[in-house]
Amino acid sequence: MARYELPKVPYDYKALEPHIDARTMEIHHTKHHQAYTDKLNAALEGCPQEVQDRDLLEILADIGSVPEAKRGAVNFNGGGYDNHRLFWNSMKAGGGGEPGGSLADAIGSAFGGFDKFKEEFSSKTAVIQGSGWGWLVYNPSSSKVEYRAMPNQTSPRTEGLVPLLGCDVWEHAYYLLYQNKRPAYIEAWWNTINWDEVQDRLSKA
Ligand code: MN3
Repeated sequence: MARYELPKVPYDYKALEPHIDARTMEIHHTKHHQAYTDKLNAALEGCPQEVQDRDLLEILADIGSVPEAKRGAVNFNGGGYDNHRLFWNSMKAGGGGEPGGSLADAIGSAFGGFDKFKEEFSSKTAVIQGSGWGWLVYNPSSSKVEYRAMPNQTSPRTEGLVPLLGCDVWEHAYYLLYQNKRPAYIEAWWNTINWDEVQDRLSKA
């Protein structure tokens, strides 16, 4: 029983060019995101019914409730499923610039301004060892936004955090166009951000 289907990308694969190329988008979505989706379904099939009946976001926020034999697979593939869904929707053609409203205020108070936030996010994400994601998250316990580097596909939700904006720094996200130049990819990625979507996530957090 396949519960989850590959989420759609809400624009053409070429929409983010020249920052992210169409071929990378196509492979990333149809191969990598599809694989996380398929493997999430397979992992959930091996879980008790009460786990299968929960929404994925609830499962990630309570990953300890997944039986140990399946926990790693659900963490990895469930995180991969959700992270990429967030990723596609936080980019758009003609994106970039700076946020406004309560998101700008939250970033300002947490990081000392948008430029400082961008610099910290970029520099910390550039040096994530191996594969992972850099995240702007909302922390409900402090009511503030924070930066988090997360390994592999582990979702910030597993730490009780609300993911607002994530940058995928697995090599599959940038290698065709940028090869080993991860910082150049991150710099270009800022030009794709859909800040209205990120603001919407904060407003709902
Ligand atoms: Mn990826």
